[in-house]
Amino acid sequence: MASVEANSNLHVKSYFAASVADAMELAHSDLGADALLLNAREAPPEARHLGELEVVFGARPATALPLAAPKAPVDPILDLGRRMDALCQIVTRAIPATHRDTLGDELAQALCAAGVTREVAVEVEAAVHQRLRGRGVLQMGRSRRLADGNIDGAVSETVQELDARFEVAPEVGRIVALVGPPGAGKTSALVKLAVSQGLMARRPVRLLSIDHYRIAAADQMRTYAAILGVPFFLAETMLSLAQAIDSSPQEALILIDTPGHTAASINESGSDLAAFLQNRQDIDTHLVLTASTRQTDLRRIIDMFAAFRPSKLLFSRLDETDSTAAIFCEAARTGLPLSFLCNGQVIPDDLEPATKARITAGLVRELPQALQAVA
Ligand SMILES: Nc1nc2c(ncn2[C@@H]2O[C@H](COP(=O)(O)OP(=O)(O)O)[C@@H](O)[C@H]2O)c(=O)[nH]1
Ligand SMILES: [Mg+2]
Repeated sequence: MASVEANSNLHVKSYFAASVADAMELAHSDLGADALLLNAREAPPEARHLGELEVVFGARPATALPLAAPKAPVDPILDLGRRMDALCQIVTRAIPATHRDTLGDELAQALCAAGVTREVAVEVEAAVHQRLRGRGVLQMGRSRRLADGNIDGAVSETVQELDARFEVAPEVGRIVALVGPPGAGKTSALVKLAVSQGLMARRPVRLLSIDHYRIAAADQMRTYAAILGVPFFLAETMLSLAQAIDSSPQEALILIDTPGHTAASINESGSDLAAFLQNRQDIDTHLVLTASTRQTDLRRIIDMFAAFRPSKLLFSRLDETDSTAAIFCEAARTGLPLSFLCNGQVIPDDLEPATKARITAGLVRELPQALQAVA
């Protein structure tokens, strides 16, 4: 069904149809192949009986005068590409989600069910749609929107999109400080790093600590150092910490343990260390967090430790949760790369270099079933 408006240069004509593709077919046979899609929206209630969508096309009248100067020939492929882009944008903007001929909301819903925040899930879904359209997998106007054989392709595009949103850097600098809340797993991770990045790489190791408030903490580190057979120094001031760093051999891996801080303590007892780390660009500071913490709490803790200028995030307790969504969301939000992942209490075994696959695998586990629903 169509309605017509006209002006001297352009026929503007509305087509009412069930899908954009149906409207395009009508417009092309009626106005010619040059008909240009100008707008698309939900049909107004009084015209809904004509079709769910109102799609507006424009075309030059056949009698229109030729332009004074002949136009340069248009590359038909490029032209088609441009039109498709414009069309995608118009359709995405103008048509309510329930009417979009795309994957629907299933992809975003599956990511949300895996723990990804709604905001990020919707962004990822939109980006995956673009990728699939680029590959010609999603075709607008078809009732069968995602062919069975393309579900794997859709999952792999989703993985690529998720992977592109965060970084991993499974490495340590020459001088490493681990900071974080109490009980996050700092001391355990530090000892695991001493073994995997130091001793196993035949590199001398120095263990330093400024956790002098609690006798038990110093004793714990002293015991680990004795077991590993590496020198240990407990610094009581930032000055003595700086001296211990500067007097260590150049080739040594220096690992600094720090006291845990809470919102209540961070601005008082944490301020010296924060100032120290801000001034020492040569210290690679990893913020240690537990994987089982809720995403909103992780966000608050990460923001709280901003003054320590962490360059990486290190997560412990991956063995206690099967969700990596909070890790993904915070790594994506902050742009801080993930360094290492601890997955148990066993020292030194339960430490692995962070990989993108480890983080994204859990997020897309349910995706194939979810996408079956739109195939
Ligand atoms: N299940 C599990 N426990 C861990 C992990 N990392 C550390 N822990 C335990 O968490 C507790 C606190 O660890 P600790 O390294 O002392 O934390 P810190 O206070 O941040 O130094 C200890 O009982 C550790 O054995 C991990 O990856 N998984
Ligand atoms: Mg500790």
